[in-house]
Amino acid sequence: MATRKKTQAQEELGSDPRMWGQGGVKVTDANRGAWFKESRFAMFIHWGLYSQLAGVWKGKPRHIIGEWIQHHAHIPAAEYAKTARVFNPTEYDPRQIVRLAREAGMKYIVITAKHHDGFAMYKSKVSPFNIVDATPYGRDVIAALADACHEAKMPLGFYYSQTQDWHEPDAVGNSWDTFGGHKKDFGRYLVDKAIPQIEELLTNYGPVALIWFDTPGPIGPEHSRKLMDRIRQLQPACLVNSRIGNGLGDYETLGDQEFPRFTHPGLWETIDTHNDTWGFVGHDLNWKSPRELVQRLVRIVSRGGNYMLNIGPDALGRVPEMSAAILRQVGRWLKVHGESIYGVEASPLGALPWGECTARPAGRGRTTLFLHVFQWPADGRLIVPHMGRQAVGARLMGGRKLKTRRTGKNLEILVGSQAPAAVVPVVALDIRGRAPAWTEAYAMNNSVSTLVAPAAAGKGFRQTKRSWMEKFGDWKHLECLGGFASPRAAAAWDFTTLEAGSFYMDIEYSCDLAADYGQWRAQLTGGGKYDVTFPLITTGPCRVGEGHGRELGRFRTYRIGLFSLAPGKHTLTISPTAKPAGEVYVSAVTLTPM
Ligand code: JFZ
Repeated sequence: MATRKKTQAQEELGSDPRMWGQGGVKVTDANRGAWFKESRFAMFIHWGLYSQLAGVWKGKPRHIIGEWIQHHAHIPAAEYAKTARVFNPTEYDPRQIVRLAREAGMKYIVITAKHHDGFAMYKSKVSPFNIVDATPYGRDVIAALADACHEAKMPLGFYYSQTQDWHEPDAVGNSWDTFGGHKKDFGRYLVDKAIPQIEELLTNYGPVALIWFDTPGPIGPEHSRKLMDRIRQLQPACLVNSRIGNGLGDYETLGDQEFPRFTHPGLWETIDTHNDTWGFVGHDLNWKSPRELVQRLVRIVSRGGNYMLNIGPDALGRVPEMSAAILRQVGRWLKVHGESIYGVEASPLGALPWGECTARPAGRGRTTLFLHVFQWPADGRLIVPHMGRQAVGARLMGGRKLKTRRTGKNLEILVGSQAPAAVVPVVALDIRGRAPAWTEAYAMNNSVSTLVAPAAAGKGFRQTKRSWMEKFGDWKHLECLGGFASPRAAAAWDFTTLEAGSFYMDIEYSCDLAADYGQWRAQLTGGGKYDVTFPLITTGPCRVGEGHGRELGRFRTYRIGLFSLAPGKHTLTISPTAKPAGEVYVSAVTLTPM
């Protein structure tokens, strides 16, 4: 039960939208962020005392994000501080880390200067709880990295946990130490530690590209403002992310590992782990492959954001070999396809079933569309709706020119049935003028199409987002439809099939035990009429961030059936046959050609 209570603690963090510090960010000066926007891809580094614990406490492996081990195990601050006595990262090589970032195609680095545990990875005069004064290593790893970055002209930013500090009685987050009945005064923590340490970081390490704040939580507007003003005074060009809190910041940091379905406005980033943890955990070997990482990078950039991918050096300062090797493969992809990532614009197109698009002006009134193909068409035809009249020419990036043909208003690029070796092949399509965004969805005979929740119209439900932890700290976020309140509730998607075909239809949903085996209805009108009912079976218990403790099923898919559709427009409507007895969320419906 204790674990559940501790896990709930982070869920409670997640249930407080202030913790994500999102929204409300107004980019006052677009020029400030020009380098940020051009960069698109960055390295995040989580490294600290927790790295030597490696996810294990008193011999017990814990399935958590490694930098939260003190919180998860409720390690008293005084006991946790003793781990500094053996922290001695003798194999730390900052130049090798900067070289890895360069080889991976990453354009800036952000490293944890002080995480929630309160331990400074630099020589701090504000607190002796730092790597120089409290460890046998005794050297300033931030200074060494700053030198290596400045030498390599690699912008460097610092992560700083300005609200949570489990070492300090006046800070937020340590609910297990009584600190002798100390009366908390967050303002005092800010004035005595957080602001002076930010001043040290902005004074002693040369130009700082950005300060990356985190879990703002209950920090007051006056506190966020005080931090922002001090940063502007010391280094006016230094960017600040939205997790400074209270709607401040130069750009928005979305939820951890959050992948928005549609283009997101303004300057923003999504951060991601390479395995499932930020800080090193020896038993977490779940490394995403080069293909997964490139697809995640492309998905974020195609919606207008930056992708900051994390590495977690170990107790000795080494980057896990598997992680480094995979990052280098991503870098090799970027050497050939970087033109489709760095400095590009978000996709101007509507949803593409087979992949994602980025774009850049090509001069003479033309635009180059970079078509990232996640599903290579078995029949060799890459279909781009609405582009029939505007296409000028197409080529495989790093390869041959491609033939194209018009099919009505649409374009077929003849790419051949054999997928190229690239983990994500990219077709560069030059078009006259600017591409029109379309809103309708397409179901094609040579790729799986997804009708996503935000694209649904109708009544009797609400658009929402579920955030939950697959395991402690491993956040998932999914836009979905919820609140189906009666049989009159109906979610409808319009979509178009370009050719006749038979499609398997699967619904992706989450359903609690109370709604188990509820009867739902799928109706298809247009070029194929169907009206079928199907049961939604409970998807089992899991914890949901915003529900803090309410059990709710994970998301899974249920096959509704196989439908033969003529070419043309269709409308799919999903509705309950009775008021659901519990909570049901629908995130998507996929159409897979037979
Ligand atoms: C935060 C940190 O807690 C985590 O350790 C890591 O540094 C990550 C990059 O940032 O993760 C969060 C942020 C917000 C919430 C939970 C974890 N939240 O609002 O529940």
